[in-house]
Amino acid sequence: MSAIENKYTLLKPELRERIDDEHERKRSQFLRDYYENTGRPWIHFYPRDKPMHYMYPADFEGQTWTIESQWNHYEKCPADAKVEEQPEDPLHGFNEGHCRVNNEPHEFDITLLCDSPRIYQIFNFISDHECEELIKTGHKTGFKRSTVADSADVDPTRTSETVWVERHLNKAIDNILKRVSDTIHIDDSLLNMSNAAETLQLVKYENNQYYNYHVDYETYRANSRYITFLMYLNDVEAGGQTGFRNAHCWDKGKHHFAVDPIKGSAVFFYDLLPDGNADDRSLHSGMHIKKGHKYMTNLWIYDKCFYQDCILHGETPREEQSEATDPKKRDPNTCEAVHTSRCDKMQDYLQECKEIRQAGPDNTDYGEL
Ligand SMILES: O=C(O)CCC(=O)C(=O)O
Repeated sequence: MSAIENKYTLLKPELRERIDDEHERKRSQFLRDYYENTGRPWIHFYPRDKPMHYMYPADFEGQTWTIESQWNHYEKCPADAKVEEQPEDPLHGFNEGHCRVNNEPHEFDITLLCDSPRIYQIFNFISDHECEELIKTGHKTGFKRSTVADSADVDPTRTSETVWVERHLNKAIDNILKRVSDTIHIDDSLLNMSNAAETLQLVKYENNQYYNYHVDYETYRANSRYITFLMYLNDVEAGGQTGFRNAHCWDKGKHHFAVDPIKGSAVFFYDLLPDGNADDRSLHSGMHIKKGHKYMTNLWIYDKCFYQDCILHGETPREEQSEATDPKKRDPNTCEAVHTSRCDKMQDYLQECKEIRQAGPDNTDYGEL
């Protein structure tokens, strides 16, 4: 048991009760005020701050932003170029068979598709070669039947196959994540496991496969997924859209909104609202593949940081789970140790984020820490 837990249990019962009552009183008051002021129920954990990371505004239909990223597209190096003749990648060192298209930054538009939930789309975000490299790395690492959330069990609500791919396995993947960082204005160092992001997840759907409606945020603690960043790696012959059945885009009432999985495109949406509440309209699904197959990736970024509550769930962190999917075989001691070190890291992380936030662009609307 940790020192903090020890201290808590040693509190006199009446004092502990008073603290709990006071917390409950504040929480109830907050829930009432929130509903009165916004017309929405507060569904997230209480208390929780506004997201500390950048969030794009959602002012009008079709609103666009142009981004320039120095992490431009990788293409396959020309077949006739000997490795030693291939230009060294000025950004990444030795190119490993990936050649940059040119030395210009990659310019692309982000377009707002819906304001509730906030959904944004980017065409030509990744090159054909990068799509192929992702798929190739996924197969090399090994797809397995998908599981849901932190559970290690297969679930009929998700029939696809998935694999976690570490960004350092392939420079093309690392290059893509750096581009993602430029896109969503989150420092690249945070897009690593144990900082703000989970490892990139690749998903493969065959004909008739799907992922039923679900949300990506968690409300049992303040720390939560805040953005879901999807990239589509092939064109699907029919079906396979990402569906949002609770969307209310521009107050047009509730309707089903669906985004086509277009090869090379990216779609991202916020799981949280700018005030820190969870956005229940972000409910989404990977719709049935009616013809063909679909490869895509998920990148989930947390506010404020990513760590798993091993103690709460009695589970081992995901990177250590591969050989120990049976909950009985998991070692809670390893888990607690890793969990604690992640919590320690969180302090540094928060300091780092604060510095990034202070150095951010002047017109950036960051939430309060
Ligand atoms: O396949 C899709 O389009 C959505 C995937 C998804 O929702 C997920 O993996 O969380």
